[in-house]
Amino acid sequence: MTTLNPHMMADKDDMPEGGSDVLTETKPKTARPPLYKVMLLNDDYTPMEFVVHVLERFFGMSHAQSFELMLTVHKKGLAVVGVFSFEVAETKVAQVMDFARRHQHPLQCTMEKE
Ligand code: TYC
Repeated sequence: MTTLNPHMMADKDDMPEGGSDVLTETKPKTARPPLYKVMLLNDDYTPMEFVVHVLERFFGMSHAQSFELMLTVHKKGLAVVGVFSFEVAETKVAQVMDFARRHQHPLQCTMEKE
């Protein structure tokens, strides 16, 4: 729309297009909560069977899935074992770390924003 303002100045629709106007268009946005990767780290001492048990117990994986992912961690040094909300990721990390500590294994579990 083009109108003259009360001071008889041309409004910006009549100004040369310098391309420097601040963009004020909005788009509807639905904010999604951030997600966190939970990772298991390899070490030289935690028994393979213990790691498999951890994956079954805390991440709901089948024995076959757990064994495969344990081997990935063993070979690559680390792997993402799940992606969760902050609260769930924090709980998984605490559960794994506590379980490992109680069994005197050095297994490390960490989380990182995706
Ligand atoms: N590297 C360990 C071993 O050879 C097995 C292992 C796998 C440890 C995965 C930790 O997150 C881990 N016994």
